[in-house]
Amino acid sequence: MKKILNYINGEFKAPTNNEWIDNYNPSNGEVYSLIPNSSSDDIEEAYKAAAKAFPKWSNTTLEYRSKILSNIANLIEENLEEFALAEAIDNGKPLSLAKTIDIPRASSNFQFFAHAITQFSSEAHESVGLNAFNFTLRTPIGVVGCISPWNLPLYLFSWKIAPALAAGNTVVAKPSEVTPMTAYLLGKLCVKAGLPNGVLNIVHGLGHTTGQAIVEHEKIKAISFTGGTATGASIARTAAPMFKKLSLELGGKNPNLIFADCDYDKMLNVTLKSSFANQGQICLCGSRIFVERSIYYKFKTDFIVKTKALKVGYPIDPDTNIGALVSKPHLEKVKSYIDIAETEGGTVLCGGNYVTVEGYENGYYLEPTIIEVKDANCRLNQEEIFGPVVTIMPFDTDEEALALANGVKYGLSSTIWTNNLTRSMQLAKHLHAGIVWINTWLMRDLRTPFGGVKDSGVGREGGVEALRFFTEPKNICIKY
Ligand code: TXE
Repeated sequence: MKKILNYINGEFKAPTNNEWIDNYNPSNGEVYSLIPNSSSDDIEEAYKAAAKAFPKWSNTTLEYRSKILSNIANLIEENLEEFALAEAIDNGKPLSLAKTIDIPRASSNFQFFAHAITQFSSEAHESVGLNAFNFTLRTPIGVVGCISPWNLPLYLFSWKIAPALAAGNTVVAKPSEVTPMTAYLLGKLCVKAGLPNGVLNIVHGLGHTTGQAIVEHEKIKAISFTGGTATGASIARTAAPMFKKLSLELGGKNPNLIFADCDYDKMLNVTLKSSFANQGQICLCGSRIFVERSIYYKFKTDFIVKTKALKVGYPIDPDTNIGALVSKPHLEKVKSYIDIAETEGGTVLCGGNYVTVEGYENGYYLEPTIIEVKDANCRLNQEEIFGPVVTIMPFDTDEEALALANGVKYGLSSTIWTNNLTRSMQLAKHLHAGIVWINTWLMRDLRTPFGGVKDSGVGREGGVEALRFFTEPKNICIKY
């Protein structure tokens, strides 16, 4: 059985306790590799390697750092096929998606921050009339921790690591234990790219042990985390008394507001994606769909037809639209929400069942599911399901649409479909969300801030925000 190894101080190693965790292939339900069940000893070793590498790495020229990150980006691109296949097998997502979105974006993350760091600048403030001058010195924090989830494995792992390294930090990183493979492969590329030993350390293992050891480590001064809201809260509880810098990108229950005056065909096609892309396992998916009543029936009818036409299948098949969900426990969690639809006052309009894919009968497949709800406060409409399940509901006025959109504890992203500029701007301003898309979805410019409000997290990453997060600003005041 293939063993994934930790990448510590430039070397690939078994965990010190020699304990291993099964890694499942979601498309057939079989264990296909083993990953280290790392303990705090491995985290300590990774920390020591990172701490040793920090003085030199943080003093390298920006050109040097930029070149190494660019090398990593280029190597990911050169190995696109291998990485995309590994991601599809590990996660269950369609290979076509891994090839066109996940892996190219992982490469772009490194390429973007390779350039961004060369343009990063800080402020200067003249204290007029006082003969004093201030400038802000931004220095790297030291050893930082990056913890990422399973839904967009390399995409989100690199989204954290690239700015952390670009800013001059050294890193102890943990990918999700559910999807460790591409992070492991990334370690190999880092060696080829010439990343000095100890600058990036990738330790595999469970959240409550390996992940917790990173968060608890008193000398790891900043944590960038993406994952579930409950985990984020637990990390915040551990980190707060140690005054760590925290960036928490958590769950979402994003509204998709559809008005009668929208470009209907474009809206319908994009809504299909925002509902079911990556099996609905994207924190930005529009899982609550609200439609202006005058087009509600038409939308409902057309949306059901399009959803039924999506092919659930083996992730590697080129015509698969919806692959396998990431794990058996997650599949069961998502299905349990569908099962409570009736008691919650919902009606399953289409989907709702497990799918048996020929040749892969033990895989974790589920039909894309639309549930019509009457009460916006029902659990289906309030809790993050994080699967190929959306709720739909009509509304009558802009005020009602806004209240429905904001009526959840989350506030990550929102989508508005309308050709009325005034309406879109008024809604955009008042929506509880870190990101508002108008007449589009998941269009990401890497320079823009990314993150949420309310239970969707604290802090922003992306562009200059990420470089700010991964540096400490120091005011230097000179009197002359
Ligand atoms: O995520 P976890 P889970 C949501 C989604 C999903 C739910 C739970 O609703 O159903 O969260 O998913 C590590 N200290 N999202 O349980 O546990 C863990 O090992 C330090 C939304 O799979 O949050 C993994 O590397 N680390 C989300 C990472 O945290 C800990 C994407 C995320 O796992 C830890 C994924 C601890 N105590 C799930 N416990 C999004 N925002 O995109 C776990 N981890």
